[in-house]
Amino acid sequence: MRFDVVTLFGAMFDAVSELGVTGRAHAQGRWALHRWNPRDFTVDVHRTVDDRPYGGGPGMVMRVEPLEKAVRAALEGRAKAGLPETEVILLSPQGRRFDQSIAQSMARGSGAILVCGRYEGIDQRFIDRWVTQELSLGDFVLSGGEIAAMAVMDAVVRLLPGVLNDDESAVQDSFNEHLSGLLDCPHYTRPEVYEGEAVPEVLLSGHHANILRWRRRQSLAVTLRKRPDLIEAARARGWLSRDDEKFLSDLQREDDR
Ligand code: 9D3
Repeated sequence: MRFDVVTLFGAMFDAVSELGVTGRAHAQGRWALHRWNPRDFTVDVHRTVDDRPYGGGPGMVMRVEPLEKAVRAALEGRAKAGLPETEVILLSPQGRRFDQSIAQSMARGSGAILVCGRYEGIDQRFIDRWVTQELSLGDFVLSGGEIAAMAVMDAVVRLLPGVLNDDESAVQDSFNEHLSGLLDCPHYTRPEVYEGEAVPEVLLSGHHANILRWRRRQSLAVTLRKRPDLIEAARARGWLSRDDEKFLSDLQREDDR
């Protein structure tokens, strides 16, 4: 897997290439990161990557030419490495909302070119000519695309074979099939009692079947309360058992009282 990121702030990506699960996988050669700075493709003395918007208004707009040259360099680098043609993804508030199913499909590919905007926006002609996909993290305002690009890389890289060790893989996340797309149950570790607050007794019982049932029910209860949409989605996929449905309807009845 190879990511090429077009960014004015390449140093930000040290976070994914050097730290944590993604940093370890990077050191193991399971994925590569190439950074392309549009500023390095400018030709004027001031190395200008932005300019004032036609039509007026606040802020600056990223110029086409340095971005285009950076993307061309990334495409050429990937071709020379023998990689197939790839999506050019712009991280953008206008994009499709990134989710786990997009991460899963990206994890089956060879990577992508991720373009990060700064300033008020990017000249539309760059987007029209080069961008094949736009992704957003959701409805809030970031200062640029970099943190979104890192979120995408992190979500994809951790899905690659061999990236998570057995322990980490055993940690079932909120959107996989094992948890039926439900939120995770609460977790506890030592001490057994903290300032008078005890760990739920069932977890100390050593009774594996009871523990599994308790965790499943905790997941169902917390998901129903915080993300009822995920209960609906799990039901639609046939991921809820008769036991699950019975437990949920008992919860509803408790709530109605
Ligand atoms: C306040 C500026 N906005 C005017 C209404 C436009 C705007 C421009 C540039 C808003 C955000 C940005 C920078 N954001 C991103 O590049 C970005 C982003 C985001 O802000 N939120 C969620 N996902 C993403 S992906 C890229």
